Amino acid sequence: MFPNDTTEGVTWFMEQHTPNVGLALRVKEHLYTHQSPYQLIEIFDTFDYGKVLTLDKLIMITERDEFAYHEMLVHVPLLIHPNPRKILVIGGGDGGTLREIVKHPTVERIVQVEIDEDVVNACREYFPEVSSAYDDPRVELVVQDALKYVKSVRGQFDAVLIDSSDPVGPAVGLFAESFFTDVHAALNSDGIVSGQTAPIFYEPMRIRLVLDHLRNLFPYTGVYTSHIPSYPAGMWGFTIASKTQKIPSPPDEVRFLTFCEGLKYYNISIHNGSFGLPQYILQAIE
Ligand code: SPD
Repeated sequence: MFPNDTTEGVTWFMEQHTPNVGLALRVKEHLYTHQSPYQLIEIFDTFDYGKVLTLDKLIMITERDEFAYHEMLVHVPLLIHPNPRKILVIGGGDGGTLREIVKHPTVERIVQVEIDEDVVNACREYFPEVSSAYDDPRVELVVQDALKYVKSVRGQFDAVLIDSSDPVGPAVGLFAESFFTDVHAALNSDGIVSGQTAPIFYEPMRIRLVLDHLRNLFPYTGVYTSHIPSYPAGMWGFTIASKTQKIPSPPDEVRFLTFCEGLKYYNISIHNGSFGLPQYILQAIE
């Protein structure tokens, strides 16, 4: 019944987490395969996690648990910022981050910079509920390398949300200190940045590395987590930094109440509790 099973007609997608550990999802149907100029894009329909998007064989989203990733990437920083109006999204081609941002009543303009238009097109076709916000009039999609884009903007954004893929292939530069220097410059004087960073169990030192980049640039920084069962070890680490707001800060509860119906992961207790970290991570980042 597992990936080494030879039963005819039984297919598994397996993501390797370490040389000796992986996650296997039993596949109903392999829906889509395309080698873009940047990466191998695949979409599977699976028995327990619904449709799954993978890039270069790594899981980006599953229909079953993508909410736990996107709600936490977006609502934690935007409810700490006092008045987020202009937002820059780095990556995020599936559109899940946009879907959460457009719920915020203060937001006037969202620029999304995605290097791979083929990911956007595939997700608009196969994940219509995740990618629904591409039609929102506040959204502008820029198909470009985000490393170049962030060099070209100065003091324009209230929040930058980094929804990259893993640090292999086109996303490698999005974990470098020079990129965060440009992100800092792209933010206005009370700007905030949050980004998906690493599985805290397997890669505490990657969390440390990105946090150190942020500590060199921002007065307030932190790490928070979300439980995402299809990601390695099920617990994902996000890094966050602000020019003016203490991290952690409690969320704006009035704004939260304007869109909280329909959320599946984020709430006030989760916001505050997500900054509580296990000892092994505290020791890695101190
Ligand atoms: N290995 C999981 C890391 C994926 C982070 N990005 C996911 C993109 C979802 N919008």
